[in-house]
Amino acid sequence: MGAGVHRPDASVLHIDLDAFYAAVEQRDKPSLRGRPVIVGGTGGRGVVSTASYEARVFGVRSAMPMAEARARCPQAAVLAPRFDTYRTISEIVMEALRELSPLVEPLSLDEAFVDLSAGPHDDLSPAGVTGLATDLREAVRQRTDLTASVGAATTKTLAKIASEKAKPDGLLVVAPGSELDVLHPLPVRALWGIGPATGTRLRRLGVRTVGDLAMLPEAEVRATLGESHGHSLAQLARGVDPRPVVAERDSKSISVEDTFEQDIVDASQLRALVQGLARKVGGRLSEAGLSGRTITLKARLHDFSTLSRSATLPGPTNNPRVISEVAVRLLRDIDATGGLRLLGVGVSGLAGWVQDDLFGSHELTDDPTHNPTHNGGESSTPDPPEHEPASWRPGQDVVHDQHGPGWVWGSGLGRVTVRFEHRYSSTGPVHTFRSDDVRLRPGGGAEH
Ligand code: TTP
Ligand code: MG
Repeated sequence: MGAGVHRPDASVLHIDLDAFYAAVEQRDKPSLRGRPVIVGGTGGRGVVSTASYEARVFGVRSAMPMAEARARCPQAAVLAPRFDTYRTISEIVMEALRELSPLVEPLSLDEAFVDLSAGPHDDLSPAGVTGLATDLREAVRQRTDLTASVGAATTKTLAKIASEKAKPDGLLVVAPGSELDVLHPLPVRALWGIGPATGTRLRRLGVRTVGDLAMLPEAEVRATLGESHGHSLAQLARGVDPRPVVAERDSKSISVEDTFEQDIVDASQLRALVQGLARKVGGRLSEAGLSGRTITLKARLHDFSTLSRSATLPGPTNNPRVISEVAVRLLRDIDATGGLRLLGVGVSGLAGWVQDDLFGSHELTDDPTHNPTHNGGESSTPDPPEHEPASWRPGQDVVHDQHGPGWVWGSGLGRVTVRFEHRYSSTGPVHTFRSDDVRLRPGGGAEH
């Protein structure tokens, strides 16, 4: 697509799974189907990742403190996320999208754009697109047992807005020519790039809807919001969004490195360098509107061998302080006694949204080089001991020698309670064990 040219067809498709993490938990835990489920940091200062629609009725929302969510919906099941399972499902969904078109732009685990005009499709009329999108939703349902909402339009902005309007489990194709009918009644914050601050400034100008914004002369919008931001928002409000769908952004990570003239041995100097690099990476992420979960420290030793160490946070961040803390911790794993000639800090696993400090502490997870340090009741464990005793997190998959596969329902006081059920079973029974029971092991998980 040439920039600035309105494509003729509603061939930009946006897909977003419904209540993703919570829907996966309900799928894999039959006793939770139809019930309020909250997924997120279960510790004292944890934050909600998402909630099932049954919990949203009580006002539970993403990014809300978990304590508030529990107060609003005390009957909800509160579970820690199972990122491996979510990632596996995400790959299945992205694969289904690639069968539709080679031009797929993932935005997060459960969300992507697809440019249908790059695929082998003759009929991109609204009816044709409706057929493709209906088949896609059906493929996702069959392969994952999850529901997805899909929007399609002539631009990215409209396609995303359409899938949001279609939620849950719906489809909305915005026919070419009817874009402004959909766009103009929406509140301005529906547009990308309108956060609370911009929203407040626009309200002072009497702008509430996208239509109000479209009526303002562009010069006035620029004067209020700055040249480039003002320009792009004025354009978006008029339905103009020339951004193309781009396959897998080539920068799936953002990193900064520094080579030194002389090898550096001094530990405090190395630490300060790492902190400086972390600040730069955080700044670049913020500028790009990105955040990431995996933080990598790269080091080149005096003998030119290059090492890297990485750690994965429970949720994405762009906070320089968090990046710096983790990178400094990773530095301790590197033997710098012979001196270092290069250091780098990178963040990968990029997502379009930020959730700082999901667990109310900077716990690390899922990293083979580190022991998982989730711990239900803990809140601040920046420096986990080398070998922690096994701790059971609510929602975690387990296998028991006699009872088979199940999930941790709760734990504490040396006990762990497990519900023995799984994706393909009916609701199963609950049994309680000593938390060090050797018959009980972590297991199951990703797509049985
Ligand atoms: P979303 O697609 O924004 O939310 P959702 O899929 O839970 O619900 P819906 O799309 O139906 O409104 O995000 C996808 C997943 O990303 C979500 O299930 C959990 C995670 N997430 C967070 O961890 N923190 C957040 O603040 C948000 C918004 C999402
Ligand atoms: Mg979603």
